[in-house]
Amino acid sequence: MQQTMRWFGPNDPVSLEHIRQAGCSGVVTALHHIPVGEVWSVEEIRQRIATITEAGMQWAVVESLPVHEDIKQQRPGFEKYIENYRQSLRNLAQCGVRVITYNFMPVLDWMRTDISYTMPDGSKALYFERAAFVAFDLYLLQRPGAEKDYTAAEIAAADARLQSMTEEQRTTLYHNALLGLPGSNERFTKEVILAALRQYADIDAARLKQHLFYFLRQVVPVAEELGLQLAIHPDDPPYPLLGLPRIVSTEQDLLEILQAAPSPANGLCFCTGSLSVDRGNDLPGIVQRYGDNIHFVHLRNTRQDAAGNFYEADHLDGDVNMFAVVKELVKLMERRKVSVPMRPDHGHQMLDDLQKTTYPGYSAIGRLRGLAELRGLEMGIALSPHQ
Ligand code: DNO
Repeated sequence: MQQTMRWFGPNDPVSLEHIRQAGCSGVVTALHHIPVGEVWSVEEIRQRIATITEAGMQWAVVESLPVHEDIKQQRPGFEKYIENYRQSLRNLAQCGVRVITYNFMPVLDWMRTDISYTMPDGSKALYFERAAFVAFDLYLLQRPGAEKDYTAAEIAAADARLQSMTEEQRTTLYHNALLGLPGSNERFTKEVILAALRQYADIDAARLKQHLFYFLRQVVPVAEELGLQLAIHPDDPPYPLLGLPRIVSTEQDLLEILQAAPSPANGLCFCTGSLSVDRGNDLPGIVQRYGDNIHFVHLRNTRQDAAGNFYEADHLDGDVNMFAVVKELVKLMERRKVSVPMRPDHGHQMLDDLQKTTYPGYSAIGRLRGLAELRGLEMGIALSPHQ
């Protein structure tokens, strides 16, 4: 796999030099400063390419070219944002950037309740605690009608969890849950979230899927003609949150997405961390069945308990059988004769990074550890005569 790391741009405390020293030839980045929905101009794209090339690497993958909320909701005038999206694709193609990641999660992106969960070895991980999340929804966000989404037992657990928290812990939970989008330091406010949730009152999963399929039919032919590879990122975690539908969570969802606009350009970002939280997802099987359309790989592990709490485990530890996954990826690359870009998704905050402020999940050393382990695993598998 082509080794890459995510870089949030010139404001990222992790430098391009560090990413290169970690062993990467490619960088995964986005023009985070351009507001969602606006066209990425050739000039802006070229400037970013120049910065990355100067550091001795290549802009391997866009993550993300975000989809405007109006497209997800099909609000009046949304076609203009689809045209802008197509224009950004044309501009990226003109500059030679070929793999484009995006997601179709309404309003939110990933969700965690704790961004510095202490592991037994003292490093810090991202954590999703179900009772804390329910407590956030019911009592901190105070989403109207939220109680209908939970069982009596879940509500009781959330009550108890809230009571166990100090005022300060409640504020931290509130901030973590409203953390906003990766690459941004802005948090959503309660009012903004509640207003956004209201806009989804009439949009259920079936309707949101139709909106996604419509979007795909508008952009995939353009991407195909330009020789681009689109890669949709799964929902993280892979189930509805705050009453919002989520439609990129299961193998069946992936299949329907690929069938909605069949094309080599209509592809997947295979994110093991996100998909693994739905235990029904057979990760090596997904690679076997949909490998032709996997254009980008996020390798991350999770460990989940019976109550649905999960933390991000070390890359080779946790519920994902990383050996089995990488073995399938090696086979698929041999078959397709390509090197698919991969990044170690997230990493624990550890060593000197414990003193630093980085984007949650994106400190340097934990990712470097993950990348090194994954690189070794891949090489061991690829060179083994018994695979
Ligand atoms: C989290 C990331 C996601 C991902 C987007 C892609 O760390 O994996 O936020 O970038 O969902 O659009």
